[in-house]
Amino acid sequence: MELLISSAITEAWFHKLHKHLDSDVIIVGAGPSGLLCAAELAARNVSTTLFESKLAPGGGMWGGAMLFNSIVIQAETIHLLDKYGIRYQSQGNDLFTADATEATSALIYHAAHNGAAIFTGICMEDVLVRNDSVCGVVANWNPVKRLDMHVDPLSFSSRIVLDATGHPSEVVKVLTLKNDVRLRLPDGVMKSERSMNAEAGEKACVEYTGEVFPGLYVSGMAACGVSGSNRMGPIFGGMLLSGYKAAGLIARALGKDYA
Ligand code: 48F
Repeated sequence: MELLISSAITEAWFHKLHKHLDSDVIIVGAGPSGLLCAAELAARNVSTTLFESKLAPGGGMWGGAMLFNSIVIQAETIHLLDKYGIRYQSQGNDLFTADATEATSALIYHAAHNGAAIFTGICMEDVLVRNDSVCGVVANWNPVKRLDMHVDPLSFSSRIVLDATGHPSEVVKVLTLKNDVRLRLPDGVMKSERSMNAEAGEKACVEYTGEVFPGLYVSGMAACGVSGSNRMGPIFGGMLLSGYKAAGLIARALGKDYA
């Protein structure tokens, strides 16, 4: 019996890995913006691979604020909560709250159920660049990185890569550190995130969601960070709208219908 279990697990996992060595889209980071984007793209039959360095997808959405696990969403995002079956309560002033656990688990479930391949414990450490375009990522086990083990990574190719790594903007960071590139951002360079301003940050994270270098898109807090915009704290409407916008832009770039 034990060997049958081992055989079933390794067969299923290596099948998933092999199928996703090459995808339409690689999303790095399974926070709210990356998960929403993955759910939307996978629903449109875009082959989508999601790498998350931690064991559990969800990023900063589980913890609400200071571990008070409720999140705040604005009225204009309610249609996405309805779409993904997340319940909410009005708190007045066009603000709503949702249970962080329900919201996070719903996004994870729909991303996986719609067909995105989610790989956890795997960390993006470099990008593939060919003909002045990002065309994949280089990844390794997060424990290998954390233990500083001298082990080479594997490479994964895609038409498009999305940096959804949140505050550190890791994909854009490694691209600009290792390559002499100019980004499609004011001044052509990556900026640093600015201090908390919920209103400005929410607007900026949607506005700057898009392609920053051929083949490389940013969403969520990474879009705020690289554009030098403000952080916004525990309000999540912008993250969901950003993931939704990223999915629309990416699907169109791939020539897929997007309602
Ligand atoms: O930070 P995160 O939740 O990204 P997001 O979608 O949402 C931001 C909010 O949670 C919050 C906020 C909103 O009010 O400010 O911070 O922009 O999730 C990012 C995910 O990326 C993973 C990380 O573990 C987290 O789950 N990640 C970061 N670097 C890597 C990575 C990497 N190099 N490889 C793989 N995953």
